[in-house]
Amino acid sequence: MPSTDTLFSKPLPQLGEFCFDEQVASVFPDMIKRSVPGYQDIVNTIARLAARHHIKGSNIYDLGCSLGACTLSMRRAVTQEGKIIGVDNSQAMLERCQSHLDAFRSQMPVELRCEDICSTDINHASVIVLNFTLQFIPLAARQALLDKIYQSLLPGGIVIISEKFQFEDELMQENINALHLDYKRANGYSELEISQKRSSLENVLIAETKEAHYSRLRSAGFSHYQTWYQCFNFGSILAIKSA
Ligand code: GEK
Repeated sequence: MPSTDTLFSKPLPQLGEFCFDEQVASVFPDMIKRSVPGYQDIVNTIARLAARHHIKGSNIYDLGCSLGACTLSMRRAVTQEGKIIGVDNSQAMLERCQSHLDAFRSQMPVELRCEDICSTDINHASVIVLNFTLQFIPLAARQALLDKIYQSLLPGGIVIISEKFQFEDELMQENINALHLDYKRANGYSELEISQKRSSLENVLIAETKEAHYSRLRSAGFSHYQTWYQCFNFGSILAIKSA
C-alpha cells in the first residue's frame, strides 16, 4: 500500500524549499496522484506513444524519472530491442525506482543514473520523456536542454513534455487555478496543506505558458508539436523531429 502524503498537514514553522528527499520519495505516488489531474492517463499514454515511435535498437530516456512510473510503463509497452535510461538527481527517488523495477521481470534493459538532466549524456534516442520535470529546471537552462534533446533525437524521434501551465490571461489563470484547488480539496488536501505546499514550491516549480514551450521547441529545431492532453492547468506536449 503506498503511504499517504501528510507532509504539509501540520503547521511547519520553518517552511523550507521543496526538495525531492526521502520523505517526499516515500509518499510520492500518493502525492502526485492527488495533485496532478490526469497523471495516470498521461503515464499510460506515454507508454503507447513510446511503443508507437520507438526505433529498433535506439534509446529511450525518462528524464526526472522519480520512482519510475513512465520507465515501468514504457518497459511493459515497448517490445522491440532497445534500452531505457532513467535519470534523476534524487538518490532517494532512484533507490525506490530500482526496487520497483526489480519487482517485475523484463527483457528490456534499464539503466538508472543519478545525474542532473542538464549535464547527462543523451544519444541515439527515439523517445525522450520529461513528465513534469522541465518545470523544476532553472529557466535559464531550459533552452540548452531542449537543444541537446533535439540534437540527440534520431529523425522521426519524439519528446514528450508534461507540465503545469501558466496562462497569460489573468482571469483564465485565476479560474483554471481555482479548478485545480478544488481538485486538491476533493482529493482530501486541507487548506493548510495546500497553502504550505504552494509556499514551499514557490521558487522551485516555475510554470510557463504553452506558447513559451512552443517557442522553445521551435528554437530547438522542432516544427511539429501539439498539446495532446490538458486538464485544468496541467498538460502534455508531443513534439516530433522530422523524419
Ligand atoms: C513521473 N517523471 O512520475 N536533474 C535530474 N532530476 C531532476 C532535476 C534535475 N536537474 N530537477 C528535478 N529532478 C515522474 C515525475 S517529478 C514531478 C517527475 C513532480 C527530478 C526530481 O528529483 C523529481 O524526481 C522529478 O524531477 C520531478 O512520471 O514532483 O511534480
